[in-house]
Amino acid sequence: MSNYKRTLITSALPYANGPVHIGHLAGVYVPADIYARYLRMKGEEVAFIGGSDEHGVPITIKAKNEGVTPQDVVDKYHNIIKDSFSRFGISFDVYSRTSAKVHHDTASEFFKKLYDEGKFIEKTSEQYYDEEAKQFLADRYIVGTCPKCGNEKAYGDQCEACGTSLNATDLINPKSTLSGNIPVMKETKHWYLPLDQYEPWLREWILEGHKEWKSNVYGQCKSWIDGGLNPRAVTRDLDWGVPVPVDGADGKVLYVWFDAPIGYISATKEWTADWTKWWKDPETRMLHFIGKDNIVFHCIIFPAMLKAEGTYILPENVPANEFLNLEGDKISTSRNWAVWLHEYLEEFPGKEDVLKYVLTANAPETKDNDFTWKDFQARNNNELVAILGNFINRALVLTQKYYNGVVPAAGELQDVDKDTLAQIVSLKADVEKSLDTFRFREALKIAMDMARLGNKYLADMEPWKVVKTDEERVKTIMNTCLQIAANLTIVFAPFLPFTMNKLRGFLNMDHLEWSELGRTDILLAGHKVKEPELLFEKIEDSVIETQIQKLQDTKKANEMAAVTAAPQKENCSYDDFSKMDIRVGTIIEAEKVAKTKKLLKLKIDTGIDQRTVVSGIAEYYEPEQVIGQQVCILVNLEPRELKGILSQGMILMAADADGALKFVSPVNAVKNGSEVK
Ligand code: B3M
Ligand code: ZN
Repeated sequence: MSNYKRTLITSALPYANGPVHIGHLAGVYVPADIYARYLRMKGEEVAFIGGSDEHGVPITIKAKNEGVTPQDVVDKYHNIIKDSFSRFGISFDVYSRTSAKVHHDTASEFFKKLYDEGKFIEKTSEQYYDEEAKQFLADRYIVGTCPKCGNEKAYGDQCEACGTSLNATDLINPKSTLSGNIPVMKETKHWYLPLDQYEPWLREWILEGHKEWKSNVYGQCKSWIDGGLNPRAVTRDLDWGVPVPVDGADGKVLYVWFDAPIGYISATKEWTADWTKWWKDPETRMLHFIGKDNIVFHCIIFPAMLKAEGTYILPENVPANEFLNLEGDKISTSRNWAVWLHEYLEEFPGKEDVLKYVLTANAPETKDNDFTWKDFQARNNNELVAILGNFINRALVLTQKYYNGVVPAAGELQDVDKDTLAQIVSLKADVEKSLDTFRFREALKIAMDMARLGNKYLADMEPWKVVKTDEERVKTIMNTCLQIAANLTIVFAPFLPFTMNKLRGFLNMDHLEWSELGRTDILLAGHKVKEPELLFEKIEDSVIETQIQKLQDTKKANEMAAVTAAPQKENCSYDDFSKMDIRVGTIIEAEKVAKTKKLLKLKIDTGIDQRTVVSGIAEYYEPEQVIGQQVCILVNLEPRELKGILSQGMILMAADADGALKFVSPVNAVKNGSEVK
């Protein structure tokens, strides 16, 4: 569609069960924000919609684990997310949330209309039910043994040990996580959207009508459609969400993926009373910015819902991104493998645009990409500081020096000036083409090429030399530089909004319209510019090392946590246990056993006697360290000879995950000879 009046930009609603990280930013919010700012600068009518997705099972589980209500969980994270987006400068027109009343009402009415018009099918099926907790169990509430790998803690939807996706009924020995009981099968009724009926239409609308969609998006849609679409349940047995608004649906809510996209509509309603023009006027162009895991919901299911409802427009494009990895590993909330936005904002104050720049320069637009701290540093130091910042600074400092900050009038242009200015015009055309097709990475590179052009022009023209011989010529050179600087504030404004705001201040420019880009008379002769400050500062190695260390600590902590305990041994009788005579004793002498690495010869006061024990702890303790240490010792173990020394008993040690040994000893000192039982 080339003729449209306004653009509705939606960005995926992040789940309010954790803060947002760089993966979310790179995939969704940074590109959506760039595009919204670009359109606004062009004077177009834009609505940029965001909000928190506050329903779904993971939120109820988190609440349960933390002993709080789901509302507490979403309140906490909604506020963190909203606040960090705003500090980061994501320019939402509205940032709403799905626990809001307007959303419950909107989602409820939407469902009711489809229900009344017979657009759903009703089906009864058997699902796991916890008789003690008196509720049906979402897949995540069931654990059992994975039929593939034997992991005993597999969830009803997935085994995290081997990655297999499962149905709850696949699990061996299923247990409810609510009560620990074995769940029973019980009948339950749900409503389904018969996606199969929409298949011919979807095929036509997407596969024929939207061949221009990004190949990753088009490809996923094609494989879903070709694979055959089935009816999808749009309700769940759960007590957190939008209640199903029909009789006999107690204890049921709308499925989170049914209500969440309706959240875009509710947010628009919260923002403006005139919301229908955004959602029901065919001259509105709707775009969904999302990550690749959300493609099916935005390209197939939500459009089918809108089509079924009948009065809404459909998305014109869905520029979904692939994933961003972090230092070579998949970003993971549960493993804390992420750079969290709220932490970045604390640790790098004033550097919001640096992160935006790096995430855009590295955006996972066509394939998964990697964020590394070294690359972050290099792009800051070698591009933002060395190219853009350097050019602006030199141009403005020289203007102060030669002309007291007053823009000089250009004289007659030489070919080199004309060429340079002509290149600005052609870069404008290129950058627009990239922005219009959602290729933000490429667009940013072109913007940076404009700064490179300025840098090169300045270096080649050497005004600091010419000034000694030809004052008129220097005026032309400096005028050209200032026009380039003014163009840079425009072309970079969608990408680096805080910095360009600052630069506009230095240039004393009060207007900022995209249409001025490419003009070579933005700053008129006689206009006064201000003293510049540095736009960017170098990031030192130590700062980057701190961040890398932080990630390494996370990795270590994860490795420790991942080592699972050894399986339990076979039962033994109480009699067997009581045969063991374990006492508390104190080590009174210790020495290395010659020609061994592992053994210490200890003399232990057991309260019964003083005896010799040979113990394999020499790799973990020096002899002088252990003297005076209280230990538990099995005193009636049959004596045995080790390296020619008779060892009378064995001291008890705890073996760490990595095999390191630690003493087992009473927390408070007790008398030697005390029994351990
Ligand atoms: N909350 C999933 C996600 O954050 C989901 C998006 C909803 S968009 C309507 O990936
Ligand atoms: Zn498994």
